[in-house]
Parts: sequence; C-alpha cells; structure tokens
Amino acid sequence: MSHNSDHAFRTRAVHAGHGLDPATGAHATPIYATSTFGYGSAERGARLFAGEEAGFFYSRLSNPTVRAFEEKVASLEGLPDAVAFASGMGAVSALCLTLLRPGDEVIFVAPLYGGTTGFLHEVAARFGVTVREAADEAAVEALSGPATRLIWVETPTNPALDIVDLARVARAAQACGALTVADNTFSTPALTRPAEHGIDLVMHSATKYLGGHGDAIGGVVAGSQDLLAELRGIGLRHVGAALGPFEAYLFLRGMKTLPLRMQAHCEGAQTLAEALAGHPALHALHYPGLPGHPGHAVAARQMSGFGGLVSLDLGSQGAAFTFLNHLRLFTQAVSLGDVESLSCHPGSTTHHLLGEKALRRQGVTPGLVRLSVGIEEPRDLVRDVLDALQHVQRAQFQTT
Ligand code: 4LM
Repeated sequence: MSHNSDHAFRTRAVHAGHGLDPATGAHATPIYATSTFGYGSAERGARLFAGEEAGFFYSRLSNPTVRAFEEKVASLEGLPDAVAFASGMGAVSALCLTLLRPGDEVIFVAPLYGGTTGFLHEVAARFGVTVREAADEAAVEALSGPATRLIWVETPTNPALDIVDLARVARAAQACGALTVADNTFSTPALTRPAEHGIDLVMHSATKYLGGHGDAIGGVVAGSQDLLAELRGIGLRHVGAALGPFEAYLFLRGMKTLPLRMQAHCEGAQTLAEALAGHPALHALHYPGLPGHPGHAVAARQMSGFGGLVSLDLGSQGAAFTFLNHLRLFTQAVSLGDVESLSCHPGSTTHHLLGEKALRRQGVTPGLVRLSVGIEEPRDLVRDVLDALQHVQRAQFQTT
C-alpha cells in the first residue's frame, strides 16, 4: 500500500490501495482480468489453499484490482480491512449469512433501503432469525437484549434522511454484546466514519458515491481483521457474490475524487434545501443541514457535511408525480450519488415492496420525493426544482 495512515483523508483518497504495479511499473492500477492464477507447484497450491501462504489463486476469493479497492475503502473508513462484493445487496446478504444463526435477533432503525429491509424480513427471517424494527435510538435500547446479535443502521436513512446517533447505538450494542453495522452509503467516509463512533462493521453500496459516476454496481464491508476473516471465509467464499476487477477499477478511479465530489454534493444540496425552505407547495422538507431538521445537532456532531440528498413531501402521490414529470435536470431514476442529479418516488420504486402500512410507519409517505443532488451548478438545480414546483401549484389551482 503506497500510503501512510498519518496522511490526511484527501491524500489517502488519492493514494491508498495504489502502488506501482510490481510486474510492469504501471502507475494506474491494472485491471487484472483473470479468473485464476497459476501457483507454480502443487506444494504452493496446497499452501495457498490452507492459508499458510498469502497470494492470489482464484478471483472469487481475491484479485489484485479488487484488493486495491478494498485497501482504499479500509484506509478511508479508518478500519483494518475491507471485503468487496458484487453489489450492495451482495454485501448485505453476505454479512447476514455470515453472522446470523437461528434464534438470533436483528434490530434495525427504520427506514432502511427497501432491499435491505426485504432481505431481513424475507430471507433472514426464513432461517429462524427474529427481525425487529426500531423507530429510533430509544427503541433500540428498549428492544435489545441477550438474543440481539446485530443492530443495523443507516445514517442519514434512505429515503427519510433521519439521523441516527451512532455512538448511542454503539453503546446499546455493547451493553447486550451485539455487533453494529452502519450502512454508510449516504454519508461516505468523506462525511462520517462510523468506526470513530464505536460501530463495528461499515458497509456501502459502492454503486453510489464511492463510484460516483453511475457506471458500476458493487458493495463493500470494512471492519476488524477477525470479523472480516469470517466474512471472507463464509460470505465471500461460500455465498460467492464477488466483485469483478473492471468494477473495482472504476471504484478506485472514482474514489480518488470522493472528497471533492462530496463537497460539491453537500454545497448543492444545502443551497437547494435553503432555497426551498418554507415553499408553499411543500408539506415537508427533509435535509439534515437545515437547523430545523430534528437530527441537525447530532448530524453536526457526527458528520463533516450534511450530504447530497434532499427529500420533499408534496402531500400526495399525484403532486409528487407532477413534480417529477416536470424536472428537467434531475433524471427520473433510482440510485443516487452520481455526478448527475437524479430523482425518484421511493414509495413506488425503491421501497414499494414494503407495503402501505410499513411505508407510512417509516415516514415514506405517498408524497415523498427523493432528490440526489449532483455536482452541477446549484443555481441551475434550484431553478429546475422551483419551475417543477410551479407546475404542481398550477395543477392544484386548476383542481380547486
Ligand atoms: C436506491 N439503493 O436507493 P446495490 N444500501 C443502501 C442503498 O441505498 C442501496 C443498497 C444498499 C438504491 C438502489 C436502487 C443505503 C441501494 C443496495 O444496489 O445492491 O448496489 O445496493 O435507489
């Protein structure tokens, strides 16, 4: 690894995981497009498989390009190691299948990304795991007990943008001997490093801000050597959702500019949220950078910027659809964290499998729209959103 942990975050974003290629001196990390690696002798093959010698032997288990990505993520999260997966959901499923046993309980602070909630309820629950939904940190404290194995949080949450106090959740987990997982996709290590607040495992959908350019699907988990050895041995080796080297290359390339992109995302989202505050077409406006956001004080403490997502409640699904259909700079698409602005209606897309009751309980209202603010000029984005809101107001005026 060509970096030193004393280096600042921006320096590590550029250098961690990269070194001159030992075979050729290539400066950019090569894409090692190979499924297998010759080990030279039967004795060495046996040593590699027994774990007695470190080295590459099969790309489902490890690959030099993928390893460079893992090293960069571990360095940026300030954790000893990381393991990459083929998607964020690959990381979620590998973590659960590695760490959970029948009889264990998982507590999650709602809402989470709909796919994660779906995995917990539809897959983990099938294997005798009890899944408990907590509305906030106090509910986590009340629900946790000796059977609690995992406490799972996102902060800010997808798509409500609630802020979860990581240190408080970590204390609740320590009190009952559970492990904590923070899905850090929305914050990225540029804004929040959950391990600094006592969280054990930090995961990402790398598809989003880590890659940043909307051109690759991947996931990653960072944590201690011991936990990651178990995750590599079971969740990667036996479950098998391994990241490909080409995607790893795109993530390595994207992450060099992560701190710069996150600054621009935060600036754009803050400008947009401030321009929308008090707008008469909005029933609610969620952005942790606004002083009136209920999680603002905790966010100011545990984040170094308030993120690139803004959620708006337009009061009804009809108004939300009218708004979305009149945006021009925000592409209507799921996913987030790209340099381009994106917009979606979570209730009918990313979270629709939750069902109406759970959606309402978790704050995913019919009028909720999620905006992923890209790195375009904030002034242009504000104008685009204000124009679309005018269409909503006009449509409402015509029906009253
Ligand atoms: C979306 N999200 O919200 P893969 N964790 C979080 C996420 O937002 C996602 C995943 C994990 C969206 C995708 C359609 C906080 C995904 C899952 O999509 O499997 O890389 O990540 O729009």
